[in-house]
Amino acid sequence: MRMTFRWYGEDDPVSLAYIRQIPGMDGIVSAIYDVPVGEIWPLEKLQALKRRIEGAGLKFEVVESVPVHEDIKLGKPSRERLIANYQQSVRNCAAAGVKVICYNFMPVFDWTRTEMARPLPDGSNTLAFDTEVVEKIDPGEGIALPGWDASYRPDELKRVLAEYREIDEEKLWSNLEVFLKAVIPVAESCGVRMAMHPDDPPRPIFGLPRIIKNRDDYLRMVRTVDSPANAITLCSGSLGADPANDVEAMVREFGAIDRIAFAHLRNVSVNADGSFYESGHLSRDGSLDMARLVKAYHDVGFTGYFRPDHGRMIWGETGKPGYGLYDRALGAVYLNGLWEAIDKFGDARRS
Ligand SMILES: [Mn+2]
Repeated sequence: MRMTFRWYGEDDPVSLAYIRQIPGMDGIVSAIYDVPVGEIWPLEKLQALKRRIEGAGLKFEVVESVPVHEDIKLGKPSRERLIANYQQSVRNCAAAGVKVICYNFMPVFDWTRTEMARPLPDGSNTLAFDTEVVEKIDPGEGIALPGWDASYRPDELKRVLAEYREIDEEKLWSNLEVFLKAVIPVAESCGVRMAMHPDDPPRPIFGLPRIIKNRDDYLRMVRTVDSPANAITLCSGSLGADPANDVEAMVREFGAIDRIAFAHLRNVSVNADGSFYESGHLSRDGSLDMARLVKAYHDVGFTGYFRPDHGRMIWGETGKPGYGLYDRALGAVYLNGLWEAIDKFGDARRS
């Protein structure tokens, strides 16, 4: 496994110099943040980012994310130009040495939480999602969720939500199919693996369809275009937010056919109604058995990229919720510890 860490560029309060000091840290996961969604990522910008990261002693081989324009998900006529742009962004990423591109196909809303700083009993705080709160929201009235105010003006949100009234799950699947059939061959030919991140949380919200929620969805996705470039970002915390998902079984199934290009490893504490909070990393802190997950990656011979996904805010740190330095660094060290122990002693049977 190759350990990576997400970095939001020069505006990120966490510096590359600090990330470099995390034991076992190998690479940076980043993106071009100042190009509008749908436009081509210029090669010069990617090369400058690569130089900056390599200058700090780290590698830049994973992008998260190249966003997919809503018109592609909606299947509008403009998708032709937008998909051609996406293909060129993939080529440019490849030319800059990128090996994996994480992306998602969630309509309108990327990851959704109802609280950005829920206090935990130990004095830390974390991201949380309350199902009851979300179910009470009428998106037609505007959505007042933390982290969302800046993304859409209320009238824009109304317009895009109205466009999605015509899009059910099958329509969204067919629009994904068009995207995959156009983009995967380009990625394959330039040596890049496209890695689909699951929907977060993995269920429809605000009446919008969601199609990458579980094992069956991923199986359908990988079968749509049979190529090693049509791969998965297996995010344990996102998939684990549905108690019905057996994340370990998914690691084993998709790892065995080498379709996991990127692993997000984090724990989550989930209730029966699908409410959850992002817990401390240890297995005993949340609903996922992290040791079993890492063992599954080890068993399938995973050699790809992984990162400690999110962390709580601890030790008084402030910054981008989920993306502080301290707790993510603890996550990285914990994962490295599990990996080393399994690597050395994993064959030993214990009852
Ligand atoms: Mn993730």
